[in-house]
Order: sequence, then C-alpha cells, then structure tokens
Amino acid sequence: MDKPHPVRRVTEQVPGAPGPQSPSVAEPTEPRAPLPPKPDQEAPAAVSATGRAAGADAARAQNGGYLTTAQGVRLPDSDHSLRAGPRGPVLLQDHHLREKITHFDHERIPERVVHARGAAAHGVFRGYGTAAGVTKAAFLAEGVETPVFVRFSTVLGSRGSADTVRDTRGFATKFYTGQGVFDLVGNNIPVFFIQDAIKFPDIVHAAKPHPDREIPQAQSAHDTFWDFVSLHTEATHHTLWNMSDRGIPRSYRMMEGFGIHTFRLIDAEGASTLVKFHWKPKAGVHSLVWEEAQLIGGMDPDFHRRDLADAIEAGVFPQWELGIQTFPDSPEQTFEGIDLLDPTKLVPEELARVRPIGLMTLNANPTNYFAETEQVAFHPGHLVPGIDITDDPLLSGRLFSYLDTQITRLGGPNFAQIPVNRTHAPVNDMLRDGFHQDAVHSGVAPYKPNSLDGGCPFFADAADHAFVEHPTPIAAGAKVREAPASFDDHFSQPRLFWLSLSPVERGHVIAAYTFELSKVHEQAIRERVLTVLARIDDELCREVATGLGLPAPAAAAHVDVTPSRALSQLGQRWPATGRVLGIIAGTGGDPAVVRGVRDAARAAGLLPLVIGPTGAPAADDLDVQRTFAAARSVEFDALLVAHTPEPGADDRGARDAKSGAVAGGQRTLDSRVVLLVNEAYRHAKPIAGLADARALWAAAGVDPHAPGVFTETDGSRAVSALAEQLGTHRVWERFPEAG
Ligand code: HDE
Repeated sequence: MDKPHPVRRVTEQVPGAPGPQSPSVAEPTEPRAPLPPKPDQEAPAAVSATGRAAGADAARAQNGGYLTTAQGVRLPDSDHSLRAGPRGPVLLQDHHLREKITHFDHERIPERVVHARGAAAHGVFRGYGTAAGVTKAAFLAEGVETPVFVRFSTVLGSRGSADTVRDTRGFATKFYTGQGVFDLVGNNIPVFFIQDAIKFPDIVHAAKPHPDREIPQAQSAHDTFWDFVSLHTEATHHTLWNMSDRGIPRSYRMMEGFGIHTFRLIDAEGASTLVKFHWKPKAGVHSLVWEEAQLIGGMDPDFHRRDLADAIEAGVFPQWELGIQTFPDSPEQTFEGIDLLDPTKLVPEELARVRPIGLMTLNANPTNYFAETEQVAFHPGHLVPGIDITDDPLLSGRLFSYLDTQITRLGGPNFAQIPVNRTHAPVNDMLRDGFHQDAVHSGVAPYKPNSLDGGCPFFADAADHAFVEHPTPIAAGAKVREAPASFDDHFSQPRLFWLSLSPVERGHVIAAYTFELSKVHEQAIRERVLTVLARIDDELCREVATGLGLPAPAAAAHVDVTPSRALSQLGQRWPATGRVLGIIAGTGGDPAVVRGVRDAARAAGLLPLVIGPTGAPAADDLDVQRTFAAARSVEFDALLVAHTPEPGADDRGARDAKSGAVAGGQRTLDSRVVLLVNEAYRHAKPIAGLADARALWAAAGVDPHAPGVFTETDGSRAVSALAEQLGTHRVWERFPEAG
C-alpha cells in the first residue's frame, strides 16, 4: 500500500496552496513573465502618492522575466560572489553582492510597540443609509461602496508570537472614502484598561514580558501585570473581559469590534449626536476553550491568521455589520447615569439599541504581508466630515500617539504615501520633502497665501466637504491633573458583566483567573487580586481563592446592577457557514463516501478538510489535506468519521508519541484518531460517525447517546446534523455547568 504516487495536478484548490499554479518538479529555466497573484489576493488600489488614479498594474513590484539589480540591469548569476579565483578571496568590487547583502541587512523595521502581531484583509463596506439622519458622512449614505483594509491583532506579543494567547484583539479598519481616509481603530472588547492616555505606558510596561528575562511572551499570566491591575483598579473591568471567553476568540471572523470611545456624528445642519461604534460579526461571537488555545499555540501558532486567509481563499467571505448606539449630546455627556467619556464603561444594548448602518465584507487577501499588513498606519485622528471626536481623555492621547509612532516605525513623515495608506481622494497638502518622499510635487509655492502657483490650493468650506471641527462648548475651569468623580466607579460595570454571563462562561472566568494567578510568584499580589475580585462578586472571589488554596477575603458590599443578556456569547443561533469540518478517511474505505460528505459539507457552506493516514489522495479526485500524524482536533469545529481507521504505519510511539496518548484496546484503531475524537468530544464539539463508529466511540470515551454525537448511515444527514449543531458553536449541554 506504500507504493509511490505519481506527481499530478491538484484537482481542487485547497485553501493555503502557496501559488496560483502547481509547480513542476524540475526547476523552470525558460525566462517568462512573473506569475500573476493568486485569485484571492488584492493589492492596494492603484493610486499615486497624491491620490491620483494610476495604471491598474502600477502597484505590482516584479516586472520582466529576468533577474536584475535594483537598477534594472540583467544579471547572469546570483549564486556566487565575485572572487579572485574559485578558492580566492571575495572582491570588494562585487557591487551586486554589496547591493544584495546591504538591502537584506535593512529588511526589518521596528515592530509596533503594541499590536505587533496582526493579520489583514481587503474588503468593501456598503452603507445602509440608516445613519443619514445623524451624519453627513458620505460613505454612510445608502448603497455607497467604500474599499476597506482591516487589520486584526493581538496586543501584547511580538510580531512572531502565537495567535491564540489570552489577550485583547485589535480590530482596525481603514475606509478609503471619497472624502479622505477614515480609520476606526478599535478592539474586540468594549472597554479599556485605563481612563487617561497618560497611563498607557504604565499598563503596557506592566503587561509586556519582565524586563530582566524577557518572559513570558504575549501573556498576562505574570507578576508585573497582576501587580499593576490590582493596584490600579480602573483596569478591573477590562481585565475581567480578558479573563472571559473574549480573551481567546475562535477566529478573527467571529469577534465583535468596538470603537470604545464615544464619538460624535455631525449631520448636514451641524447638529451633533454622541455615538459608540460596534462591529457585529455575521458568524456570531465565538471562542476557544483554554485547552484548545494552549494546544493551538504549539500546533499552529498562526491559527487566526491562517483561518482568516483560508476562509477568504475558499470564498466564505467574513462579514460584519457596523452599528451605532446613539445618545443625545447633552452638556453632561452621560446616558442613564453612565459617563460617556469614561472608556472603562459600556452602555448595555438593552438601554441603547445597536442600530445597523452598513455591511463590511472582507473578500481578498493581501498580496504582500510587509507592504500591506506591516506598513499600514492607522490613526484615530483620520476622520472625515460627519464624524468627530469627544473629550474622552484616552482618545485625546491616542490622537497624538498614532501619528508620532509612525515616524520611528515607518522611517519618517511620508508614511501616508505608502501604497496601502494612500487615500483615494485628491491630495494637495503643502507638506514637502522628508525621508521616502514618493510624490514629485510641481509648482514653486507650497505656502499660503501665494500668487505664484495661481493661489492654489484653495480652502474649502463645509459646503465643499471640508472637515470643520464641531464647535463643542468648553466648560470653564482651572488647569488640573485630576479626573471627574464619576471615573472613580471601578466596580459596578465589572459586576454587571459578571452577572450577565451564563454559568459555563462564569466557569471559564474562574478558571482563567485561577490559571493566571497560579503563575504569579508573589502571594501578596495574589491576595490583593482576591480583594479586587471580592468587590466584583463573592462567588467569583471564593472560587478563585479555593483554586489558589488561599482564604477568601471578607465579602464586600456590591452595587445593584441589571445584567445585560447581550453581553453573553451563549443563547443565540448562528449560521454554520465557514466552520471547519474534519472528515476522517481510513484506508480501505469507499472513497465515494468521503467524496459524498465532502460535497455535502461544501454545499452547506462548511470548510471540509479530509484527514487520511498518509498524504496519499483517497482517490484520484479526492485529496487528503491532513494526515493522522499532523492533524489535531483543535483545528476543527466538528468531526465526521467516514471510515473507522485501522492503525496507520506510523501509529507507533517512536514515530509519533501521540500514539501512546490513549490507553485501552485501541490496537484495532489508529490511536491518533482516537485522540482526535476524544479531544473533540471533551471540547464539546459535534461529532458524527458513518461506518460502525461504536468501537471508536468506546475507545475515545464518547457516550454515543450524549447530545451532539450522531451515528448515521447517510452522509448528507450527518452533515446536516453537524451544521445544525454548529449553530450554537459548541454542544454546551456537554459541560455540566451549562445546565
Ligand atoms: Fe492603540 N496604539 N493606543 N489602542 N491601538 C497602537 O499605533 C495607543 C488604544 C489599537 O493594526 C500604536 O500604529 C495609546 C485603545 C489598535 O496597526 C500606538 C493608547 C484602543 C492598534 C498606540 C492606546 C487601541 C493600536 C502602535 C492610550 C481601542 C493596532 C503602533 C491612549 C479603541 C493598529 C501603531 C494596527 C496601535 C497607542 C489605546 C487600539 C503606539 C497611547 C483604547 C487596534 O500608537
């Protein structure tokens, strides 16, 4: 059965194939034009550094079939340096060697101070027109389509860190509107750690790895983080969200996004409405369980990045509705007693409905990671007419920081001219020169007033779509370094969030605090965190104290709050579109069965991946995407056992230590598959078996009568059952707390 397979063309495009064409085994030698990008990829729009439409292909870097120097001179060889004889010294006059190595030496730029690790996609936003009553922003008008570029990120880790760490996620959107660029630079959590920008270096220094050993990477489970957040209790609300399932999203596609701060929308008459922005994913808000997050950190540190790119490549385009909560712009800037300028507070949706105002579809992957995802520069101060800021002190600091950080990161003041940052609106800015100037400015008078350039450029007024700041009244007062008294309430909203969670979600929060604090060395810090938890909820505090083996502090007084159902991730149904189904195919089974379930899964909008004993195709038109040795349950949302597989040739401890993971009489079954099923079952994922699955269920500890376990004879029925069950993400009833 181990006979070699002939090389063949890929019969189906499986997401993740690296090139647009299958390569030949032998190295190609005939000069030819560069291959086109893959069909799922898109480059930044072809506009000049000043927003002028350019030739469609202008942004493509490679040109011509021959290797050249940076000056376009063709080269005969790039494999050997110029030497004084084959064994002699390398010559300094080798200008090609020097150009190649010098450029290589300078390939890196500083990573972002925060949000260094990210993944991005191109897409389009379509306005519903429902915001027309409150804003004159042209891109929000009905039917207007605006290109967007979205970058998702973790906050704490370095550029090469793992995707599934417990952390807040960034959700930054660049709208290339006809009236200039608008950036909505938000997170997947609706509140922030701090109320004033001046504390940002403190929280980030505390959360980053310890400065002496530079560990741990991309994690909050260490002394300095918990030291800070337990002393600086305005961080309590955000920390609680981090410890909830929101800190470990299943996918970027399944996260909400929040602008956090209160913004202003300005209508055509100049009237102002206060708003909070929300992104609502069409696929629902779903999370990993902690064990999955940890396993994936090792198995596939690029999990979220891959998931986003694969979904787009497979044509299951992620979508979000943009929504707004609106509040009257009153002098107090409060709503139902909630201070709208305090970024540690949210407004429950039950008090202010989120009104959908447009739909975003991500439909293309970037062509080049560095050019686009790394060099994109967001800035909350990139605003367009109709959208303005408030005096949230956190937002004020951000308005300075995002411009400033690019000067170091992108090497000077001209980062707006990098293709991904270019506006699609005409630019005539009188900014000149500087490092990396890409525009060739004509004229002699980059100043105003002038007559030498005919007076150009001219000022616009509001009627010509100028951005005119809203004339917000400023209350008279003295210069002080202090916050309003309402900012002192650090505990009512954490309690609101805690009480809004379902029992199983609360269980996850308790486990997360217990895990993180068990990694804290100093007992004083653990005890201090418990006193903070006591102010949120007695049960939370008691359970975490028990897990840590510490006495719970005395119960604290709590304010009365009304839970918000909208804050829980459970209790709704969502489309299963784009969820990943693992199909287990053994040797000797009928490939037609596997083909049948794969096709049924595709028809149901799922992303099926076939798992086989080796990489050999299960049939001529049936490729295997994962082997028993390489597959792990954590990359699948559901499993379908098409054949119950016998042990593969490498199902032996010395070849694959997972082979020993499951005890018992599994020698008639491949033990990696037993582990796969066991994990999926424990993680409350739906599983189905077609052939006689009883032996596998027994070996994997699966109760065949448990909810979400399907033993079927018909492949399509099994797929429908799984897809239906995926509507709730997991089979929550399998967790006893869920009851
Ligand atoms: Fe950021 N933040 N931030 N932040 N932030 C950056 O900008 C900063 C804050 C957010 O994918 C940096 O270009 C300060 C809140 C996202 O490129 C930097 C403060 C929210 C991204 C910076 C905050 C965010 C950043 C790092 C306190 C949610 C990634 C590199 C006042 C509403 C954007 C860069 C991307 C990135 C500063 C607080 C979201 C250093 C000073 C609140 C999504 O400028």
